[in-house]
Amino acid sequence: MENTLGLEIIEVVEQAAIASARWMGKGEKNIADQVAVEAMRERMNKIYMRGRIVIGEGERDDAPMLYIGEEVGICSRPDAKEFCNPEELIEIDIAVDPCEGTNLVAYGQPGAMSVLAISEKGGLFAAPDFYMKKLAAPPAAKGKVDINKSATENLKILAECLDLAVEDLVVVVMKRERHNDLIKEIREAGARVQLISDGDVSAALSCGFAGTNIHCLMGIGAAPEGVISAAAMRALGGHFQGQLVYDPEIVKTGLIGESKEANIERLKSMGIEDPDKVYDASELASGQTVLFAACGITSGNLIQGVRFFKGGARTQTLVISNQSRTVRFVDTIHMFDKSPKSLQLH
Ligand code: VTB
Repeated sequence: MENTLGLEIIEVVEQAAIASARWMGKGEKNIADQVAVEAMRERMNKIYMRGRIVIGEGERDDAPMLYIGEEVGICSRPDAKEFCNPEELIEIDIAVDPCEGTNLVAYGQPGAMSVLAISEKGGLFAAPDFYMKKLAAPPAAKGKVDINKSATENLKILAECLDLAVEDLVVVVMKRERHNDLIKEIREAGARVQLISDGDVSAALSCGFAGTNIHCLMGIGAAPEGVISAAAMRALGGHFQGQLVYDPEIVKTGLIGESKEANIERLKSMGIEDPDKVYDASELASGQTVLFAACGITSGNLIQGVRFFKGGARTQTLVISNQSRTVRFVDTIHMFDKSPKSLQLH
């Protein structure tokens, strides 16, 4: 899968990132997202594969493109028989977030990325559009920290695993009211909190790499992006655990229905009998093959954002494969045919 799709998926996230980056700093988060979706879908549909979106822009009714269940790739076309050989057909599941951190792009803030994860059919958990309590940590702490333990306990374990003092640890937490107690606890334990406004996929990824000065991600973000983070951490060998959050009272965003009970029913109808189950990375991204790609839209701790120049743009993409056990940072210069002025907003 990696050999066939490796380069293609790099281009998919690059195209989405470039499209979105044109809207950086314009205060238009919906457009920054929409252009990324369009560019990602267009490039994806040129790949010789039969892909199915398992995590995407939402249910079919609310999302016209890259909706959950949409089939993508040349071999999904109705006339596919003419040019796709069923014997060599790659059937894959895809999780996408063409613009992770739409606000970050709109307000020119760091850490926005275009991301996707792929696996063979059935290899990625089709997370409901709920929230997820997340814990991400470096490979050295894999299986040692535990989402069921308190933040204080986890910080002690993490410090031991990394041979650092708790005082040296930097924990990323999204700035939300729901995290007030967590932030207080982390600071009381002696560690440092790096607050971010959005973009916890980038934060989870940063935990996987030494030298980012980010040692842990704690808190509640969106569930679908949790699966994408898990895929990256699975391929990388880092720690990731997630637990669905289905109680509207906990998040108070008004985005996950009206009652806890109704949400539990919804989960049941999706085949999730134990709504409190803690999933680890190998359950959220259980496929034999897991490939992950992220292209920076705005620069973050780990990867640089899109930089435009006269006649082109430069991008940086991170590609992680559990198959070849590689992490690649791909630096690409894109040469545009059109004059620089046509690069401006359209
Ligand atoms: C976003 C986003 C994150 O979670 O905030 C979201 O920035 C959900 O949280 O990167 P809110 O509804 O409280 O904003 C993520 O999308 C991903 O987990």
